[in-house]
Amino acid sequence: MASKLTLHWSPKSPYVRKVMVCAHELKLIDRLSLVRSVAAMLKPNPAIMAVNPLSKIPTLVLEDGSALFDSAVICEYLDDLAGGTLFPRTGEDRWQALRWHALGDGLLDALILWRNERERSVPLQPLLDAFDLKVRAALQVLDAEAEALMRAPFSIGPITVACALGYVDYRFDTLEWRTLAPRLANWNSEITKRPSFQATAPTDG
Ligand SMILES: N[C@@H](CCC(=O)N[C@@H](CS)C(=O)NCC(=O)O)C(=O)O
Repeated sequence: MASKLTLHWSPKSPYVRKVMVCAHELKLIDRLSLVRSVAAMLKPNPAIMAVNPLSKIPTLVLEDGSALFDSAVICEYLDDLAGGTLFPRTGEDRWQALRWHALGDGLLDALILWRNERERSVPLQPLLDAFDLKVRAALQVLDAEAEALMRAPFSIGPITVACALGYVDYRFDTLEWRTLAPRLANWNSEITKRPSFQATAPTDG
């Protein structure tokens, strides 16, 4: 029997969701042993830090006790393990996938910092304004690329963009992003019909 891989996991984390979507798509989900782990910026978690000094999730512990992070590395590891095609190897498809991967991750980074700032007792308004501007700009760029997303091979790029949009729905519903990016919304409603997305929608559980 193939060895288990231990994933420091939370149903709320969009970066963890990327890993889970990849694991479902690559038929590796049964190899993962999920450990519910709380990773909060203001409260480093010793159990995660034992294997990842950055105290972040996702963190994947391999059979030999070594750990892989962050989500980009874990997703590529799983793809390699399964001999998958989620990371196109060459040409235009590769660079487009990696660019969307970076844009989706960058959008998530901005959203998470924005949420942290808005929850402070006295948020810094210029910082809130800057996040608002960048997030809307990223959504507009992706909306203009919706047709290219529709045509592109299924890969880590579209996966990450859809996980970022799922996080907007989860934490920023007041943004009403579908009005701002209607073509992206159409694309998103198609890609999220996949069982891998249906099985990993964010929850507070
Ligand atoms: N670049 C990292 C980001 C991971 C990340 O920031 N995860 C959040 C949870 S959604 C976290 O662990 N935060 C705790 C912290 O920043 O201390 C990745 O792609 O895995």
